[in-house]
Amino acid sequence: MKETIAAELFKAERDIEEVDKFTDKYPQLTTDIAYDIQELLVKKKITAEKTSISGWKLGLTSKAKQKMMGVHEPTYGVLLKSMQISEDEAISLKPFIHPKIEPEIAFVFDKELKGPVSVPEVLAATRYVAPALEIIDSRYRNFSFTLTDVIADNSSSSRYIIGKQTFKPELVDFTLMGMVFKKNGEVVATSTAASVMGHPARAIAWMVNKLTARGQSILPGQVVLSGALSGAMMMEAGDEVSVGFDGIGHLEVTITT
Ligand code: OOG
Ligand code: MG
Repeated sequence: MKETIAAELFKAERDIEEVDKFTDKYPQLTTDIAYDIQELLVKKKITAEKTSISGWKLGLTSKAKQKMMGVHEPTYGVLLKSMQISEDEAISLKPFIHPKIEPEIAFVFDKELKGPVSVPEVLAATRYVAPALEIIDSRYRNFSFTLTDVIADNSSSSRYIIGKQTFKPELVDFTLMGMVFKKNGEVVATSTAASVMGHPARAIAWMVNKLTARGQSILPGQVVLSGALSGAMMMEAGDEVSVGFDGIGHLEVTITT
């Protein structure tokens, strides 16, 4: 069953076609089984795209995202090198099913992190932070899923963009850091870093504990997106999307056909 679900999710992304969520057919899916499926799916993508793991992403770490998706627990997923887009490249909508874009903070690590870890330990292991944008694209029909479905689908991971300017974490006040998310110059959402479980490093500490339970860890050089600070937004060709943060600058991308 795990292999079948992983294969269907892999095919859905490759063929740009939605599938029905699997809990309709397999209501007994647990989060542990869902993370096993996620691992199988990521292995398939690594082989097909001749790529490797670049890091991790958290999902559903803010109330705004939990409300939007009707899922009230955080999740994590794997980021691959093939998912990274440079800030200077226009982003084509062609490879996606029903993409959305959301504001994120990227953490890049210097040291391995294994659980249990505290917020100060996460920050001490961080080489730098930078503004980021994530493109999520659920493989499920109408972007509709339960917790276990979304975990199996690698937490809707699709692409990510990280700002070139980087910042030492000790120079940043995450508890008061404001965020402004804009489309074509208009503000679509405002938030603060504290919307992510009180502190984005707390979300990362949560994930490290989960990873450790599965025999995994954050490795030196890996990137982590700590989870969207506001709801995600649909895009159209021609849109300019930007995110700005207090203290760590801003990042802007252009969407194209
Ligand atoms: C799940 C992924 C959520 C975030 O930052 O909250 C996520 C989804 O909403 O499709 O990446
Ligand atoms: Mg996200």
